Amino acid sequence: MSFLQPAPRLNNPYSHDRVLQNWLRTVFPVTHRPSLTPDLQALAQYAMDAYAERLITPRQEPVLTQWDAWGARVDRIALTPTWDQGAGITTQYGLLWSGHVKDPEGWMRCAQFARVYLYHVASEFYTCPLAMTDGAATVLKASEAQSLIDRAVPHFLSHDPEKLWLSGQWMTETPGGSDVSRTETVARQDAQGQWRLYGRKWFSSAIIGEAALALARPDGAGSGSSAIGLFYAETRDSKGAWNGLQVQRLKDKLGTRELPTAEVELDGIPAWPVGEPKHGVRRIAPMLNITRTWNSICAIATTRRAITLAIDYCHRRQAFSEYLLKQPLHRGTLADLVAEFEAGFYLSFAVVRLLGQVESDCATDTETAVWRILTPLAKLWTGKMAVQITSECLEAIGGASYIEDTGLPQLLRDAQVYPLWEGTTNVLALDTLRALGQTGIEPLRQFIEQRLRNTDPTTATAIRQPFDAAAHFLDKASSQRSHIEAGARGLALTLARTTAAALLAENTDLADADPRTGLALQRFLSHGLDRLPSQYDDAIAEARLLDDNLSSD
Ligand code: MFK
Repeated sequence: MSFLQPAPRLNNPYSHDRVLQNWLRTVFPVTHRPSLTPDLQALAQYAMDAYAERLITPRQEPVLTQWDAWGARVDRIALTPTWDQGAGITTQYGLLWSGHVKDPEGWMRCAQFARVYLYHVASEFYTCPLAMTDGAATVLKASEAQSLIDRAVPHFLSHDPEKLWLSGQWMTETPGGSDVSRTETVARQDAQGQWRLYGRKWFSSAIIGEAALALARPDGAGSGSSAIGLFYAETRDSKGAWNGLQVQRLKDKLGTRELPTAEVELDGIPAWPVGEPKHGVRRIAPMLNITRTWNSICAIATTRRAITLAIDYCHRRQAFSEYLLKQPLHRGTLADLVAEFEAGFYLSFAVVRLLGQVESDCATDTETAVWRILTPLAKLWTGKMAVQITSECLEAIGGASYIEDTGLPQLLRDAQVYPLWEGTTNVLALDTLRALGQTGIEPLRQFIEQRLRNTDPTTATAIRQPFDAAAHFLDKASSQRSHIEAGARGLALTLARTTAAALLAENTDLADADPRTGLALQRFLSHGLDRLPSQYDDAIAEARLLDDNLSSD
């Protein structure tokens, strides 16, 4: 044996990520950098150490032990070593609290999510409970439930790992993940007036949390989603034992296997309504918008990881007497992926920027409307992107990427969760329609036009035309609900791509921008922005295509 191929190396994900560096230099204020840079450097080092460790250590998964040796029900969950480090990393580097620091200009969310971006892949999806905890803190802070705010929020945003509490988000049940109006969990008041929850939550991500926000239907309330209430619950009693719930099993999942997702039977867990116990979906919606933002940032973090390994590999792998980097087709394939990623990065961080502005009360009405529209758009587009680009990167690395102990198959399996949870692509396309129905498309047009102020006319036209086509589609189809729903995915992707292109154009126009952003923009534009359907809502043809019954023709 003469030839041994070295594994792809992970370059420093902070100093070697030119997209992150460019964004930090051109967008993030210089005055805020001293408090952020050391954390980013430390989290990048943590990521590199985790990558090196992963190559030499077999994967571990959480283990549920339901009964102790003497027959007592214990539902004990042993976590992976990385998960055991999670609370320390979270509090030391401010993965939660930094997003809630008061900042009159609203930069705290950017500072938080830059940290999340670097931590995510190494965290083994410890970011999932962090996302939900961030969402729970946001929901409670916006509520009038002062006693719950005083009790839980300081724990959610703690600087001390011993005091940190994590929150679950208990929505999904066997009758519905997307359609939570079918919630079967019941909330009843006992003789002392204490609310208690009874039912089964079917996908309880990160069951290790000390608290949860849960949807439940007050006993006797009617059907439908407006009758559902939002409840705050704590999972353990004062002695640390499970309090009115049982963990029935951990899910055997395609990916995110280090994350202990459980089926939970609620059997009288004490709970407190967040506001009046109705309109629970409306009340939990701020949590969804936060977790969807985490989803976008984590999706682009996975995408970046796959790309950076594929790029490293192309510098060191030879085929047909040349390095892959010198092979025009291979090089062009990777450059296409980089351009898509860069656009996804700018859209996701634009959502983060707007979130910070909205929360700091320094957003205009237009910016508030745009934030609401772009949140589902960024989630749906980057979720899909993570799967597609990670898959391409594995292909670019070749057969070794199909082998478990390279760590690469895990990246692809994990990526498949991004389009699935927190609203599928179609649910988020419909949520985009919900948002556009509230404000119309004009705020987004204004936002895009502001980005294009200094853009050359040819590029600006290439961005305006597909946006105008999307606005025209919205206008034309809106008279018939089935038409607009049938075209919602294409509409959403077109709006996501045009907004991302405008953001790249704005950055390209800055005097101190990295010139490679301009190259990425031109390549991104060459992929086309328009994803509007040429055919939609052809109910008869679609039904026939879906009909495999041989006798029906
Ligand atoms: C590492 C990455 C981190 C990610 C962590 C993920 C871990 C989490 C694991 C999970 O829990 S996954 C489960 C997540 N589940 C979902 O995301 C549910 C997906 N389904 C939807 O989003 C549906 O569209 C929805 C449940 C909202 C439909 O419910 P309804 O009741 O039929 O909707 P309706 O009647 O249109 O809206 C009810 C109210 O909520 C309305 O307000 P009003 O009552 O004032 O009219 C809506 O405007 C409001 N609303 C809905 N979505 C909203 C929203 N408001 C603001 N933002 C939104 N996104």
